[in-house]
This record gives sequence, structure tokens and C-alpha cells, in this order.
Amino acid sequence: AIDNAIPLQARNIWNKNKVEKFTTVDAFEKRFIDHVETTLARSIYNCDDLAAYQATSNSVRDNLTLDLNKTQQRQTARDPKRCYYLSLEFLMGRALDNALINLNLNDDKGEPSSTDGRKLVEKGVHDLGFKLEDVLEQEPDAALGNGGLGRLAACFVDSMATGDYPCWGYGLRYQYGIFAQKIINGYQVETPDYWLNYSNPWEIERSEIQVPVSFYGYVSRSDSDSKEDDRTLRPSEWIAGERVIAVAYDMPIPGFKSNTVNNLRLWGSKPTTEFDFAKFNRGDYQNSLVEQQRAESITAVLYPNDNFEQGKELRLKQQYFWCSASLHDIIRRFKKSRRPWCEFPDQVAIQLNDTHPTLSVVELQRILVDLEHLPWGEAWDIVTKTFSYTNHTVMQEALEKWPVSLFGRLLPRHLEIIYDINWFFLQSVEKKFPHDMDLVSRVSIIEEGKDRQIRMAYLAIIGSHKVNGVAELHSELIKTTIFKDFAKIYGNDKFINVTNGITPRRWLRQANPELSSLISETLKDKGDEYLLDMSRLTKLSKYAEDKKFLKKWDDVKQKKKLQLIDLVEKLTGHKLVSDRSKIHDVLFDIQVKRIHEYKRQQMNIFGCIWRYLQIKKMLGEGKTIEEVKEIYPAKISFFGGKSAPGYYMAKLIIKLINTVADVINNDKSLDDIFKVVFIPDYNVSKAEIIIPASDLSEHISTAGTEASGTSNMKFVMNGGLLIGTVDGANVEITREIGEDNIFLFGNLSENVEELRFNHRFRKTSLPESLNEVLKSCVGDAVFGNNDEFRPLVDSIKYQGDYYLVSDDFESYLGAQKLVDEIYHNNRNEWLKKSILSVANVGFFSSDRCIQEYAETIWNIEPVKV
Ligand code: F58
Repeated sequence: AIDNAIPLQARNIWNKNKVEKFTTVDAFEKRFIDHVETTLARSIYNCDDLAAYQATSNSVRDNLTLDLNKTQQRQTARDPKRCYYLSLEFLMGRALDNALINLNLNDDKGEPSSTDGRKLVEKGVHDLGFKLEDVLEQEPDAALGNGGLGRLAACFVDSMATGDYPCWGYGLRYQYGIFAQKIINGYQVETPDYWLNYSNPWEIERSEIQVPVSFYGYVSRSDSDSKEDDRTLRPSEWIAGERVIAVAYDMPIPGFKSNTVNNLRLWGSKPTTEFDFAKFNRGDYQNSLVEQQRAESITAVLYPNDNFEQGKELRLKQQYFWCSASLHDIIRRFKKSRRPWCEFPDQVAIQLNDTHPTLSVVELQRILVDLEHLPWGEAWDIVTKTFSYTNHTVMQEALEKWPVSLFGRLLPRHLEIIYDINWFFLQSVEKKFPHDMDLVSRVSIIEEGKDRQIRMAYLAIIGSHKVNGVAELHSELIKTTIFKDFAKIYGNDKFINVTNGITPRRWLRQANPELSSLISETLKDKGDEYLLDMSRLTKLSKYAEDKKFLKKWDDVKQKKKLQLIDLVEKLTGHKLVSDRSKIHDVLFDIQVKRIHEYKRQQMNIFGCIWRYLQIKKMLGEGKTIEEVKEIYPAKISFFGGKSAPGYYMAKLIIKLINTVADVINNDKSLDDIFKVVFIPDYNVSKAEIIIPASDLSEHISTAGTEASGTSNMKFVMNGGLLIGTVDGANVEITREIGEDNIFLFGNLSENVEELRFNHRFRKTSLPESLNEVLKSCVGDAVFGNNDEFRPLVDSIKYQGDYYLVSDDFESYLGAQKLVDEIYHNNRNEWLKKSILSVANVGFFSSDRCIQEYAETIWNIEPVKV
């Protein structure tokens, strides 16, 4: 029908001039040169690596855009149910290499091409005088996230496209991503990450897609004499006090071996063209503009907290801006098919990534009641069938709450609607549990007190049909602790588990091409089908004792370790190893993740101190370095991660790590048998180098605090072994790979409460080992540094040791001892564990995870060519 509206002549011209994807080296080179000379307005004479990166990216983007358009046309024509993934964070990292791996040279019918897109571009770039490696290095990370939650969203959009699911991501286009971390004198210093400095070839600015968003103002009700408790049955009008514009920026998300290219839509804010004439007429031209310009600050910067909610007004503004723009866009698309409102939940599923997008629940109710004039009950039925909510933490300080006063000023009509949602909900609870008034007050969305607060998690649960945790243990914990009352009210069907996953394209194929090709060669899988069907990896098991294969497996690991050494030496300017040929004997022990007390980097560094003190003791007793090595074989402990800028204890932990590193690395008597390194500015592209290089990685959170963890999965996928607590996804990793292949230690989550209680009443004494370590960190001891670390030491010794370092320390040292023994005395045993881990890691592909969401929560199906 649309086609017929276009005049024949025009249609013929369009058909004759169809833009084609490049599918040959020649065609790529032509595109490249085209972009250098026109898009970049440069020439052969000033085409440097940066220009080559931009020209390559633009060329590849052209291919993606053509498939993006086709995918959207296909989806519009079939009009299936779609899912929208709302996340304030998408920690994408670099796009080019990923786009090359996913580059789809298939024809329109989806017939597979035998050409490897990445190789084709590599050749083209090489012909033009560049090295693909150097070109890839030019790209800044899209670091629009803090840590696990944001990276999960990035893995999810990859799997949605790969599985041909009709899904879009919605987020914000921050101009500044997570800050860049500098280490100066051992301290973290934050510097701005202006990632858009050289324009961004991966985004398509949709300047035609503009959505006005309102804030502040007041609510007007025409029928002023209506009864108070009647008000929800009638629509109200919100007279806004401030308006800004949301502009859409689209990032194409290609699937692997698929024609599907999905869309990630990020909103940027800009001023309206409305104008304050009152001010202007007063001759106050300057000021009438200044206020307008403030609009841009809404999407200027990502809040840099991980597992902590700060409660700033601008943050709430970001949230509403994004929720309102996204919902408007979703509804506009729904309205195209002219269906009745009751079919909305049959066409639309919206996933709330944590509570940050919970305002969209309220916004949809407002649109349906105030603007579309649906009765409250009908509207609410649509809302709850549409939304579902993922929880990522049980920690109190990370649960989002907003002061009623602040909220009511920014969003007066939304506050009323929340009161009404709460009123109806509490009524239903009272009806179901007539004699439990305590329950009714406990589950209220409004937390009473001297400053009343809105509990966003409760609102998200009440507004959703499914609530999920991100690993089995975590999903159990939310049902029995923070959301216990809701589990009782709603019964067992509403609370489910979907264990997290990661994309093997980025975390195996892209990060570790060496291991990838060893796998495809061994499995005789030329087309890398195992990256789609990870159960094929189980076939690796039969090589776990094959000497030749062990050697190849080990060679890959050593190669990746040297690449990490190169990175660290480049970043720090210090030589880390003097003899690269001995790297095989050095165990790489890695802990990279956000710095947080609950993740217990402090326990790891205390373990390093313990090792150092023991080595020194042995040397002091006259033992030779060879004798020492029998017990403490060569090892490098790597740390990396950012602290929230306002998190004092986490920053102190970073300083302690660097202080310890300084002493140990400069102690000549150690003869290189132990080193400690802090890798500055940990991010996605560094993770791609760090993770494949690990022999052992640390996932040692206090039991019950890490909801899932996802880097644990990445390390296992790269043949690293884990040392960890019985926490988060470690539990299921152990089940999948076998308990012989992981070093578990420490107390269980069910004992945490009692252990904490014991600390409060001074019933616990610290183990001697830890006492010795802590002594070395205060006063003028080796790591004392003018008593700088006293607060850290005191938090454990005298302030209740909330994260139970003292309860797990000995058990941790025990596990580390076992690690040393196996790595150094029985390397084949170690390699066998490594191979068996990879063989059984398949469950943790985000493809499996997205399929579970699609089938059990969203009720959507793939749309294939
Ligand atoms: C993380 N949460 C969990 N939150 O800590 C981790 O266990 C889990 O694997 C991951 O989510 C994915 O499910 C997390 O990263 C945040 O960073 C929020 C950012 C915004 C403020 C509140 C914390």
C-alpha cells in the first residue's frame, strides 16, 4: 500500500539506484576512499590512522544501516510483539571490531556468504596502507555505564539481534561516559571522558525525531467541586513549568550470522525553540537564553556510582526525560497499527533494567488516564501486563528512594498517580490479609518518617507482572529478604530467576581470537557455529588429557599473558618482567571489577601482604629464594577497577593496593617471585586484553552480596580458573563446570547474619594471620604510610567487620595455597581443569539468557527473513 503511493517513475529510479552493501574487497576500498574524500573531506595525503578508523567505520556502518532499514521494514510489515529494554546504562565498549565479526555479507534472502567479513576488511585496510590492529585502537570506548549492570545490557542487545528478536534498547546519550581514572601518587584521580571528541561514526542522529518532555509546574482539575477520593476516576491536566526536547540518536546493533540489525535508541537533550517572551520583553535577552541552554545538561553526564544511589535532582530529571521520551516513541509505533488499547500488552513488552526506569510505569498510567481517557482500572491492567522488572542488588544503600518533596516538585501529577497506585494496592492487601495491618504498612510505596520517601523497587514490583533476580541464589534471596512481603502477597509465580549471561562473540571470539581458532580447529567448526550453540564446546572434554592439545591450549594462554604484560608496561611505564621466556612459571592472579568493600579487594590485598610477610620471614631465616619458591611460587597479582568518586573507603583501598605494590615491586630481595600491579582505568577494551590472560581470577564477595557477577563467566570462557565464595553466579558456575574445577572458600550466605551479630557483640576474635597483616598497615610499619590506612583497619578490627573479612581470611589463604600447589606441581591437572571449564561454560551465553526472557517474560518470537 505504501509502495503504491509512490509515482511509478520515482519508484523506477529508486529501484535502478539501489544502494548495495559492499561484499568484496574492491567495493570496500571504494567506499573507504569515498568516505575519506567526502565525509571526512580529507585526501590520500592526510589520511592517518584516525581517518582510516573513521572511513572504515563509516563504510561498515553503511552496510549495517542498510540491514537496519530492512530489519525495521520487515518488522513493521509483520507487526509482531516487540520488547523494549530500558536501561540507563549501556556499557558498549568499542563497536568496530564487533561489527566486523558480525558483518553480514548474506544476500537479501538470507543466503549465507562464504566470505569472512572481518578478513575482507582487514585485507582492504591493509591494501590501503594500514594495519587493522592500529585502526581498531583509534576508537574510544562507548563507556555509558558503571559496571555489571551496564555491560549486561550491552551483552543483551547483542544476543537479541543474534536471536532475531524484535527488540530495541532505550537509553541516554551521555556526552561524558564513566570518568577516566588516573593514578597519581597511588590515588585515584577522575578526569572527564569526552568520548564524542572526534564525532561518533556509530550513531545516526535522527534530528527529525524530537519529543518534548515536561517538568515542574502544577496539576489543574477543571471540576473543582469533585469529591477528593473521586479524583482518580477523572483525568487531570498537568501544566508544566519547563520543557525540553529529546532528540533520538540510533546505534545499529548487528546480530552474529544473521540479517537482523536491531536499534539502540539513545536520547540527547536540547532546548525547545519556545522562548520566554516575558523576559525578552524586559530586555533580558541573555537570561532568557541561559535557562534554555541548561536543557543540555540533562544528558551531559553519567552518574558514576556502582551499587549506591545518591538521590540527586538531576538524576531524577534524567530518568523522567528518558522514560517519557521512550514511552512516547513506543506508543507512536503502537498507534501505527491502529489497534485498540487493550491490545497494547500483546504488542509491547517493556523490561525495566533495575528500578531506574520505574517512572515509565507511572508515565504510561498517566498517558492512558489523562490523555487517552481510559478508566483507571483498565489502564492499570494494561500497565501491569506490559512491564517486568529485573532486580540487581539486595544491598540497602543501592535501593532507589526519592524524597516525596523533591519528587512532587519535579513531577506533581506523577506523585498523585503514585499515591493512587499505592492506595489501590494497599486496599487489595488489606482485603487479602484483613488482620495484618503491619504488613500493609510495611509494603506501602511511601516510606513514612520525617522525610517521606518513595520506594522505587516497591513501585516496580507492583507495576510489573514478573520480577526477576539475576542468579539462582540472588533470586532466592530477594524472595526471602528484601521482597519477602511481596512474595507472600503475590505468590510464587511473579518472582522468577533468569541467570545472567555474556556474549561469546565479544568475550571469546573478539577478545581471544587465538583461543577461538584453536576451538574451531579442534571442533572442526569452520563457520564458528559454536559461538551460537555453545553446547558444542562439551566436545572439548575429550581432549582434556591429550598432551598435544594441552600444549596448544597452554601456548594460547602464555601468548595472552605476554599481551597483558605489554599493555601494563605501556600503561605504567615500568618493566614488569625481566625474562619473558619464564612467563610460563608465573601465575597471573587477577581481580578486575568496580572497587567496593563488598567485593573485598581489601581481602585480596591483605592476602598479598600475608604472602610478602611470609616470604620475607623465610628469607630472614636464611632460606634461599629457590627454597622460598617451593612454597610461594612466582606470581603476579593484578588489580583494576574504579571507585565511585565520593566513596572514601574504596579510594583508600586503591591507595593501599598501590602502596603495597610500591614496596613489593621495589624489594630486590624477592627476585621477581612476587609482584603486585594496579592497572589504571579499567574499562571494556582493557578487559578484552586482561581477561584472556588470567590463570586465576578472584570473585570473593561476602556471601549474599554479589547478585550475580558476570566477569566470572568471562574468565571461565577464556580458560581461567576461579577462586571465589559461594555467592552469585559462582554457585551455578560450580554446578556447570564441576566443583573440582573451582576454588571455593568462605562462609555461606545463610550464616552471614549470625556472623555479623557476633561481631557487634565482640564475640569474634581476629585470626593471627590477619592481625599480623593489619599491624603492617598502621603507624610506621612497612605499609603504614603515616597511619593513612587506619580507617580501613579499624572498620575490620573495631567497627563490626561488616563484610566479614576476618571470618573468611584463613579459608581464603587455604584456597590460595591449593592454587599454588596445583599450578606449580601439577600443571597438566591445572590445564585439564581449564579445558573442562571452557567445555561446560555454554550455559552462560547471553543467547540462552535472552531466550529465557523471551519465552518466560516477554512472550515474543524471533522475526527471521
Ligand atoms: C550489578 N549491579 C551487580 N549496579 O552488582 C552484579 O552482581 C550483577 O552481575 C550485575 O549488576 C548484572 O546483573 C550493578 O552494576 C549498578 O552499577 C547500579 C548503577 C546505578 C546506581 C546503582 C547501582
